Amino acid sequence: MATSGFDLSSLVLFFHLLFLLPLSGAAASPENTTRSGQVNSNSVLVALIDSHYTELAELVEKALLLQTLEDTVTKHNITIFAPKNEALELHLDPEFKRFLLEPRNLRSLQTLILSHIVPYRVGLHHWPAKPGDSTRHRALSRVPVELSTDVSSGERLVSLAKLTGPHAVDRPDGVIHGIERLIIPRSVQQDFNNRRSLSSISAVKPEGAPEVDPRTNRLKRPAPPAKPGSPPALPIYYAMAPGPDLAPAPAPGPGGPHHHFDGERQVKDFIHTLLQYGGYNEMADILVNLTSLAVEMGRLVSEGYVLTILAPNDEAMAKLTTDQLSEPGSPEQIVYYHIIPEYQTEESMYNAVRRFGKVSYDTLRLPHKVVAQEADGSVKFGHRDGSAYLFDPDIYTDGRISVQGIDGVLFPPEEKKVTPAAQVVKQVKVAAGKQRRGTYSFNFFIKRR
Ligand SMILES: *[C@@H]1O[C@H](CO)[C@@H](O)[C@H](O)[C@H]1NC(C)=O
Ligand SMILES: *[C@@H]1O[C@H](CO)[C@@H](O)[C@H](O)[C@H]1NC(C)=O
Ligand SMILES: CC(=O)N[C@H]1CO[C@H](CO)[C@@H](O)[C@@H]1O
Repeated sequence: MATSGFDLSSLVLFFHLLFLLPLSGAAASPENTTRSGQVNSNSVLVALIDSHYTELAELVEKALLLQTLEDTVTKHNITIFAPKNEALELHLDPEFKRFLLEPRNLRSLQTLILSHIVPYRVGLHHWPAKPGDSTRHRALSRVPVELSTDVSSGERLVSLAKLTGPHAVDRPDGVIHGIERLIIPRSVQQDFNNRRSLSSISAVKPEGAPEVDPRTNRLKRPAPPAKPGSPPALPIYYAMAPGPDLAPAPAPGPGGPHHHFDGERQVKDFIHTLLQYGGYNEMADILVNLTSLAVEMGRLVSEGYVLTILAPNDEAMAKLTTDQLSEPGSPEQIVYYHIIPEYQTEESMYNAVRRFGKVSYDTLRLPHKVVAQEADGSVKFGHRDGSAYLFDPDIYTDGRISVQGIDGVLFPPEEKKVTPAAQVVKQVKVAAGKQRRGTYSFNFFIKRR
């Protein structure tokens, strides 16, 4: 049963790959001669994706700008002023970052990104020799980028950000210069401030803005009425039940008219599908019987959140030690690391890793992210020695909940080094992973580069 399931899914995947690429080419309008995927592997864009400026690369993807940039490099050289990862990971106001990632603020995100890209090659000779002087270059966002030299330190500046990695990447169609921090155009700063003051105005309206009870981490009052289908007011982390290590199981969340979806029914539906599918009974059992996570997920979906569940199959779950499952709260923690607060399908994840090499997704287990990359024509999650392949794609997808079957249990990388129990699992998985890889006969088929 297990083997025939495997053959079938790899066959499906094979046909998917075989037909997906040419079909999507044919589906595009004939005038579209510059197609995605035709970008030269020698391109500065490919280099950006493979560089250590991964946070910027991810933002470019989230801003839906890859196609635009691919078109741009067919016409001109470009210069990318790339903020180093720490600038985006650690030194950015989380509220501002959240603002940028909200779909309705896509324009602001695009303006921000395009303010880091100049449509020609900027070399070190473009910086004025004399400290205090500056030259301006129009970025793709039309916002000027100012090159100057700091009077006191003599360091080269890019609109007040220090140039830290001159010519970090040099390619025939462009160059990447590393900079110390993000360049935030005034218009984007204004959009952010406006949005903030709008929400503070709505806070004094009689119906009240959502307020978080610090004790339970839940909304004190139901969120104000919103259009059905609109995303919830708060990040999913506020809506989650407090962890089992914080408090006993919470009282049921506020029900009633603000619920947009019958999340409970959808969760029941996906668990039923998982059981019917076969090979995922352990995961279903954890969700339903061992923990109250199914109820919790139903509540989140009712409140308008979307979830992608990376469900380890029974073989993978069997490798967990009893210790790992019997620690209070540990099944919850394990499962939370397998839930992504986004709606992703096999196709959306595969496309992302194919273009970006590596993509990291937030999980409900804060602050840990799960990294995905392309491997063997599939999506591989996790790190070198604790990884899992997307094994059964799209077991359940209803627009709010997506369930993807994987062949390993994932752990945040730090944790593996600490818990000896997890190390056992790691070793078992390495062995299983090797065996598994050998069975893929079409590795050659879509090798990157
Ligand atoms: C980019 O610059 C290189 C070298 O300066 C030049 O040979 C090439 O034609 C330029 N590419 C485009 C698309 O303008
Ligand atoms: C939960 O436990 C009951 C009783 O042992 C069992 O019949 C049921 O199948 C379990 N549910 C799932 C989803 O595994
Ligand atoms: C680069 C290019 O020509 N893009 C076009 C591709 O097709 C869509 C829809 O037909 C157009 O909107 C794009 O401008």
